[in-house]
Amino acid sequence: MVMIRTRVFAVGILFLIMINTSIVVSQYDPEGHRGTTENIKEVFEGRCWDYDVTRYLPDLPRVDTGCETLWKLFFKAFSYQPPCAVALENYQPYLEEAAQALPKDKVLFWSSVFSLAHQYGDYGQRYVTLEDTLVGYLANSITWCGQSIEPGYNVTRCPAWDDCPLEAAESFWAGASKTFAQRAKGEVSLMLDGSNPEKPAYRRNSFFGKFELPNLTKDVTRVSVIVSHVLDKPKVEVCGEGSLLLLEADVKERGFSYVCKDDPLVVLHLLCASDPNSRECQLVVNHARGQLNSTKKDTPLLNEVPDFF
Ligand code: NFD
Repeated sequence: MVMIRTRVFAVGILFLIMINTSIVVSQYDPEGHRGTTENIKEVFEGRCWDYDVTRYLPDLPRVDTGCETLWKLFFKAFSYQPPCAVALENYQPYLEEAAQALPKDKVLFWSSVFSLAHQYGDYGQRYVTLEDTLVGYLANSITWCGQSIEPGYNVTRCPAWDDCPLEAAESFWAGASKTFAQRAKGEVSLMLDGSNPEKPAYRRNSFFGKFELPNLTKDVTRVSVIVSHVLDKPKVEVCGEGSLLLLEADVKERGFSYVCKDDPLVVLHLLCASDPNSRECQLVVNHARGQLNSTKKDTPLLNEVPDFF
């Protein structure tokens, strides 16, 4: 009896492993084309509830709508449709329903520096990115695409953005970038990568170049650019050179003032926090150890009266 039970149990476990493996295999595509994120509805709605209760308080306003309504609008935009023919306009009802007013002087755009830009923005406290807003937060880092048959979305394989001009997720980010830019006010910031020899820091065909810069309104006064550089690597482009000159011209042509800084101190400190042993950060380390030669008099000790009094 015990043997039979053990066998049934073992077969059951094997069966479960097989089901599990088949689910994993069905989500995996050897070319790296992932299918729609597993449990996308639950992930989306869970993020939505969490955002409403715990995120970006008090930096961004709450949205007066339901998470189920947002999911339905988002899902309707691409489901039961071919993955390569989703117009930007399909997402418009979702983009309007999830829209938030953006704080003046705090919008941050970025190209090729996702991680650094979000550290710099300090998740909405210093600056607000598209991914900090509800619109972007719910969709960030998930994959989705539709199909005409049930369940209306493809769990095995979604096309790459380059495979077709109106890919479901690409159209979403295009529409989201456009509406994000339209809502920006005051001084806006843009963080770019000046260290990539293969990609200019500013590209007219990037999302920033195609959907954000052209959709800034007259409520925007200035575009403040930060060019960041990978520590200890050659600086391929700096402010006032190469594609930054093209950017300056494009910004000024639209009537905004323009300012550009290479690795301002806040950004340098963030880079050094991630890579303190880099040569460029040793200056800070030496300073902290009091090993820097300084022509200035030593800082007076606490409670010591400096001799200039
Ligand atoms: P980027 P950007 N295939 O770093 N945004 O200026 C796939 F699969 O070059 C946010 O173009 O800078 N993914 C997001 C791609 C997406 C491909 C788009 C591609 N061929 C736009 N090309 C977002 N949160 O995901 C690009 N990507 C993806 C707005 C890839 O994930 C933001 O407000 C890459 O990290 C920001 O100001 C991301 O798109 C500006 O547009 C951005 O490409 C960044 O677009």
